[in-house]
Amino acid sequence: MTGDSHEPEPQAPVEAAGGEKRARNSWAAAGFFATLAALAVGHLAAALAAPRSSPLSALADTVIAVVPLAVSHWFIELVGTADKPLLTIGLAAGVLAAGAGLGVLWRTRPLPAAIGVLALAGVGGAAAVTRPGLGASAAVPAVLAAIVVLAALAWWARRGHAATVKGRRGFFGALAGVAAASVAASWWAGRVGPAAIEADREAVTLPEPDVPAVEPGPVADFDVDHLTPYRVPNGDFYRIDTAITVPRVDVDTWSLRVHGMVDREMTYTFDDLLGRELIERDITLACVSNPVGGDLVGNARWLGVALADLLAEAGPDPAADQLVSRSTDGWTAGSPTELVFDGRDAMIAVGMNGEALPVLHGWPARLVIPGLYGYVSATKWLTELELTTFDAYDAYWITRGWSTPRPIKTQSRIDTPRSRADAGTVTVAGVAWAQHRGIAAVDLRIDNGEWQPCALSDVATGDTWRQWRFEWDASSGEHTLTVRATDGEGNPQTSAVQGVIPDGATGLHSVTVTVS
Ligand SMILES: Nc1nc2c(c(=O)[nH]1)N[C@H]1C(S)=C(S)[C@@H](COP(=O)(O)O)O[C@H]1N2
Ligand SMILES: [Mo]
Repeated sequence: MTGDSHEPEPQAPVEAAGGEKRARNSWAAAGFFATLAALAVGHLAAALAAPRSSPLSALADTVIAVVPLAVSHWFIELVGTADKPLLTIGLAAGVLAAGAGLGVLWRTRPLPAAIGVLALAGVGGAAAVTRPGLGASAAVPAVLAAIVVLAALAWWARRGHAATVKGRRGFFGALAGVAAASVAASWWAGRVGPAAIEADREAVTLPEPDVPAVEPGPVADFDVDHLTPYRVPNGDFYRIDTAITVPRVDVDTWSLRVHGMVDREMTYTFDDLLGRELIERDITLACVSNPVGGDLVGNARWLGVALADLLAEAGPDPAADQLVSRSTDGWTAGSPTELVFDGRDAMIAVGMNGEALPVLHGWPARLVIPGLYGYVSATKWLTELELTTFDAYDAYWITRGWSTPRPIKTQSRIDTPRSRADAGTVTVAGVAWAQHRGIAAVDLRIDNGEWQPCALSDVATGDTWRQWRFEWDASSGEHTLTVRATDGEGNPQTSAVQGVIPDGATGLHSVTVTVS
């Protein structure tokens, strides 16, 4: 220490003070653009090999895995299913801001700044390496990202910062160009590169079902505008999972392993599944985090292998009361073995509404168990079935505060009208569900009137939702409509209001309609 730093600084001339600020800004810009290029290059490197190892994606996946339920629930209440894009954008903004700060630091203290860059990349690399299903090579994109930032800032420190305004802008433009080209190339890699699986999926010809679904009857669908269809098309089907980057499973190397408390471990390939007896079933999936009146529920026609038959081949220990299903990205669900073997149509699905499972819905295989919420039954990108006990293992959402499996709550929803209607006869319609128990009745109440019975659509089993409709003689003014279902066991839906945590929301769905 010379002590010089304690000397008062000479008064800086006004222009120099402005120049100082400009210089700092340009170093911040260099850090920002270097980091932008680095994130994009890392993303591209991941897209070419293992898309989930993109530093940004892995970081977002890690945040999702570690954030307490209260926080994620608050965020999802606030922004709904924009949660994942917003989390990713927020993290990107944070990393870019850190990059800008490191650029400023580099100007006066290059060594700590370089260490800061390595630390930042280290966080991204560590996030990728520790993601279930990824190994040490998942650090490569983060390493490349670090190299991009270090090289860019080193060049900037030597030559760039002293360049003309035009030269500096050219440098920033080049980095932005690298970023844009990398993002475009990542997109291309996702379509035609090694991680492109859509072609595999489209090449699959699903066999005809050995046991076709029982048709619900002539009126599975009422002809009412804005009423959700009995079978929701794949493109409209709700999607819920923890994956920022959807797992891309190579069907040629994919396998399903049955292990744990069994007499013999079994392994099945995708062709093994297609070669077995295939059943087809209409089953409604519901998310436990669906609020009253919400749309995190859908019905589809699934094609697949009977789960109980397949598990029986492994010889399960009767003491194994929990079936843990694990996806290729490490997510797990724990289902009661008792329900799997009680005769219901629990299945390993390979088809959804007449096509191979869409990538977003679990390609190449997923679990579907009627009567259980998705988080304890509907594992997508399925790769393991482990027989164990509830004492021995807590699945993904159980460790984060959701309840161990309980039956789905009886629910009903008004789809139309939602806010306005013309005076006269108005068709009020919606769907109701109580999977595996079925829906026996639906009633509608206008304002504070009597409960009035609704007409019900045809269903084949209690495993699906059921449409309902009511012809309402609507008079001008504001009216409140409330719906209530009764399940197949004769129990009316409760009006007691409960939030989604820990085992599903209850309460009656109401809408206020202005009639004119
Ligand atoms: N691998 C994996 N499978 C998963 C999940 C997940 O996060 N990861 N989420 C589950 C939840 S909470 C629900 S509600 C259903 C939703 O299935 P869908 O996206 O096909 O509608 O998938 C289940 N399967
Ligand atoms: Mo869910």
